[in-house]
Amino acid sequence: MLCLNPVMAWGRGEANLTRNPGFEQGTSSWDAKAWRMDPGAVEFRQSLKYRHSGKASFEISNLQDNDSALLQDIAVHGGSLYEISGWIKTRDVNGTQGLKRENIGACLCLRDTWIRSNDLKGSQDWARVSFIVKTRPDQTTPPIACRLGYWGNTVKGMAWFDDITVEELKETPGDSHADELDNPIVNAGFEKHAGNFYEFWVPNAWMMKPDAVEFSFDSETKHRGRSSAKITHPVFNDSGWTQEIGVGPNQVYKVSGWIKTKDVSGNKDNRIDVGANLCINGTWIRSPDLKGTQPWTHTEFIVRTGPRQTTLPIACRLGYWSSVVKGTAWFDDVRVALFSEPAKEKDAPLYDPQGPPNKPARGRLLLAVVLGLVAIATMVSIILAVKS
Ligand SMILES: [Ca+2]
Repeated sequence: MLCLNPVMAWGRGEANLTRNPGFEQGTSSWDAKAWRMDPGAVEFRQSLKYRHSGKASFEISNLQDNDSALLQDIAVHGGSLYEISGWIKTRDVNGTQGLKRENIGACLCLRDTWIRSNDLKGSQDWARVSFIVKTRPDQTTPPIACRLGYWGNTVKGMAWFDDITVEELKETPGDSHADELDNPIVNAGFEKHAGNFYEFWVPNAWMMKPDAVEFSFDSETKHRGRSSAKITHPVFNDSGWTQEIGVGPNQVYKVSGWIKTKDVSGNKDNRIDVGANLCINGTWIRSPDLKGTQPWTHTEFIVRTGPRQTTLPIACRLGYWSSVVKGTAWFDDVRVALFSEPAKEKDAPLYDPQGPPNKPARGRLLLAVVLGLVAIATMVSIILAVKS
């Protein structure tokens, strides 16, 4: 399958690692795959009518809602940066029932991941799309795909692909962003929007109403790439962007990211004092926090998973339970990685949703209930004393 001389693939700089990048030799070096492969569902063919350059491009027609792709394994080396780019033209790309949540038409991507370029929908003339990826340390062949539709996001219509380029980069250029293949967080740099929200990040708040919290994209203030996730609290509130990721049981993970704040301050009645932070949603496990006005600051924490655990809800959070705050926070470049410093691993707090409740949470809840009952009893006795 891999006919490329590995020495060529390791050369840095100008070399395009894609074989048959302009489809001049039809599907040579490419594999055609589709969710529904039957002839009435998809057609793959070389197109001599439309091309971005050369004599040909490649045409995919989804005759019914489908997720189809042309795939090629690229020889790379691990822990390195690659830019994948190409040209796409579309005609009538849409889902029968409208595009689904992820809202993806025709794009370039890495198979089996959500790492992809921007997409083209409807009918659009040739447009260049690209994305940058950092390979895992042990990775040798990421499979790239020219794709029409996606998982849970089948589409109809036609797309043409041409001049597919995979090039190794020495560094991430300018304000571009590299998706890291060993980071289980999707859209970790908040670069991809879906409608009014970020793809894969779910916003939630204690008071989820427009005059109490604003979730927005910020293309002016960002740590890297084109945008960051911004949360503004006009009033005291507790909110966050959350993403649930897949994890293994009995592992220690490091969760890290970058936070910037402006005028973050807590209510004087708060029982604890927490500003902007990264946390495991639904627990007291969190990073050190930022208050007041701070520049982009790296923050991190470690967490141990339980014996039956498969998911971890990571949140970029402004405020906390018992710590409602005002102000603005920006979050960017969130990362989760296996943590391997045996001397410190024993310090990792356990997050086990199937196990007993997190102790501090229960302790504080009990304390709150007891204090509440004492306060009510005191008020009742005062009222009775005044009346008598
Ligand atoms: Ca970013």
